[in-house]
Amino acid sequence: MAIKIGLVGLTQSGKTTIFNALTGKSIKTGAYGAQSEDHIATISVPDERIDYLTNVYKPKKVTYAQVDFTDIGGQALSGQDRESGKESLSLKNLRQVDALAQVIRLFEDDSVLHPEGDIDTVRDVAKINDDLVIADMMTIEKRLEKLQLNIKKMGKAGSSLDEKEMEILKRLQIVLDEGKFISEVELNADERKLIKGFCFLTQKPCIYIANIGENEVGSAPSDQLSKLAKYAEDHKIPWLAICGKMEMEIMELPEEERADYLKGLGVDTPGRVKLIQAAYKACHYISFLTAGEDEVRAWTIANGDLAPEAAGTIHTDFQQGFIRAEVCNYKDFVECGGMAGAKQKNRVRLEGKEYVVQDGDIINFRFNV
Ligand SMILES: Nc1nc2c(ncn2[C@@H]2O[C@H](COP(=O)(O)OP(=O)(O)OP(=O)(O)O)[C@@H](O)[C@H]2O)c(=O)[nH]1
Ligand SMILES: [Mg+2]
Repeated sequence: MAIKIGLVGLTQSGKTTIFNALTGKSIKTGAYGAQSEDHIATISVPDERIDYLTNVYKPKKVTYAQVDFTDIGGQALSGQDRESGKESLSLKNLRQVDALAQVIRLFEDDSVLHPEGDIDTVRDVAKINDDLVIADMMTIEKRLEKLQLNIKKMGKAGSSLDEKEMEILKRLQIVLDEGKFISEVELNADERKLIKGFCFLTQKPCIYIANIGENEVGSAPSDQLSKLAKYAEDHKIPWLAICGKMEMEIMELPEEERADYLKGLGVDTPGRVKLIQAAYKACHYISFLTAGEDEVRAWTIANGDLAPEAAGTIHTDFQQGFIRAEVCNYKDFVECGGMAGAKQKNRVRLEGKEYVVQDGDIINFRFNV
């Protein structure tokens, strides 16, 4: 399972620049509001635990966790096609992502037009939030029209499921009308299931990416950045600051030079690593690892998943025939100098069906087919 992250933001906020910085692509940037196609690319999640295990096992194959990034044009969300009522391909792509990363412009550059005229981070977040709300409202309106027709057609025998759905959608509509997000509505498991297929944008976890100027890298946060940080913290939204343009240029350097270059600028963690960490946090995902001479690999699962569910991400047979999980956390593995040492020190545990998998667990599943 690859985590999918969608970049959203006002036009010219630097989404495509950041997309390039994240994926190493060199897609053209800067054509004001003219981006008509979406960009989607998958990258391997840098993971030092995988590097370490690769060194130990010298496996035939190494597989990092995968992240998918989607970059749509700023105009696609602010919706010229709201009138037509037809959902654009960009919105459809955006509905498929697990988390939305909002790119907020902080860099000052007179040659790059700001659609709102000046830098104002919290205003820009509010604008994007409104657009997300409107996109979901349109989905609901369309669906309600259809449901009403259905129920009318079927008369008294109208399906109770349709009525149930209508009742939920109306509740959500009221919330959206107040400018609030669907994620703020408390829903039970049945209700969640009923609305899952709509992939509402305002139900997805958010991350803020402050796109700061080159001159702000390594210096104290500007007033606008502090304002955004406070807003994010008040709303419990993970945020990070990166300079998209600089990180895009660094991605153009040979890989072995990048880390030194960043260090020279006072940046210890590249933006893509920070973003991926924030996305795992926002989506409540963790990774567990498998390691052997054939393959060293990272797997993404939901925080709270039990051992059989984790096994199921490898193969359904592993889940169905699950017997036990042999677990050694990565930290113990390193501390004991490897699996043999960990076994000696009793740091390898046999866990059953109820075990909640932890981030960094190295697991060997035992199963019956
Ligand atoms: N100085 C500076 N310029 C930047 C930075 N990030 C982006 N830009 C510039 O801003 C302009 C717009 O960048 P894009 O990445 O195309 O913006 P976008 O959000 O994808 O725009 P749309 O696709 O039209 O919505 C380009 O000229 C970039 O070079 C930055 O961190 N610093
Ligand atoms: Mg773009």
